[in-house]
Amino acid sequence: MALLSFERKYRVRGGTLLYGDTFDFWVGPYYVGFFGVCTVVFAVIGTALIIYGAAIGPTWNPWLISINPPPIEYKLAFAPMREGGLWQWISIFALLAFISWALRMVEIARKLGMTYHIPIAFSFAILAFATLNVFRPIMLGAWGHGFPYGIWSHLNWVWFTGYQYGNFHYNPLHMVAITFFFTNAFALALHAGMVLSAANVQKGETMKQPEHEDTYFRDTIGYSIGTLGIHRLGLFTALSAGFWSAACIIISGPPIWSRTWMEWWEFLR
Ligand code: UQ2
Repeated sequence: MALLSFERKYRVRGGTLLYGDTFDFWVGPYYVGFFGVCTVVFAVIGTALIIYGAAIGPTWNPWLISINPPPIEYKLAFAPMREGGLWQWISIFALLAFISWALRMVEIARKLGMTYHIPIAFSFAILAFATLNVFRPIMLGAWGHGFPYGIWSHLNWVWFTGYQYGNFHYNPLHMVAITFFFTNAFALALHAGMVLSAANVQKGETMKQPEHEDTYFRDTIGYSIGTLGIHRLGLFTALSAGFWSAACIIISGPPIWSRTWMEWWEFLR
């Protein structure tokens, strides 16, 4: 089937989670659906609040604009708009937009008769965000523990939070997360190199098949994980990186660990 005509075959009705056919439509190449409408509405409101926050000042320098969470003194209460209330509403609309996007992914997967691996994968990213700005602030008793929305300011937050625990690289679950990030990068490099070397052949030559790919790795390291296997490994390492990142920041602070992460290793003495 020609590349541009096969899309029609898969552009099917149904698979919606809510309201039947009412929102079952596309805009150009994009499926919208009920959750597409929700995503647009929440994202527009959230973005407008960010622009409003930037307009309050003190700067229009894009590197320095920052929407800050409330001071710790507000605990878990709603704060006035100019003292972190904007941050709270922007966080709420961001989460609603992310969740709507995930549900739109679910509808598209259902339309195509696919499993839910893609929205599940995306939900790990949502979980990581919610861990930093919802779950951990609740555990610590103040929204002020969330990170600010700004290019410079969020880096500053990471710096500050890291040094609160001495040296964050000594956090054992941070080590696990980093190991997964590196393994994921390594596996993707192996896979991308493999796909390019097999598929990107000289003019007139035919593409190499998975048998060649298996043989390459059997000849070099005596083992091939297989064409399905490499994607399972990629999903596993990517989701694990996100999961352990969330875990390593959740254990940083009461009720789990409030001292430096160097001290955690004292049991080795
Ligand atoms: C593979 C395979 C692929 C691949 C890659 C491998 C034919 C096209 C990259 C090799 C991967 C291995 C041996 C796993 C390495 C393990 C870790 C933890 C990085 O066998 O099958 O399909 O792309």
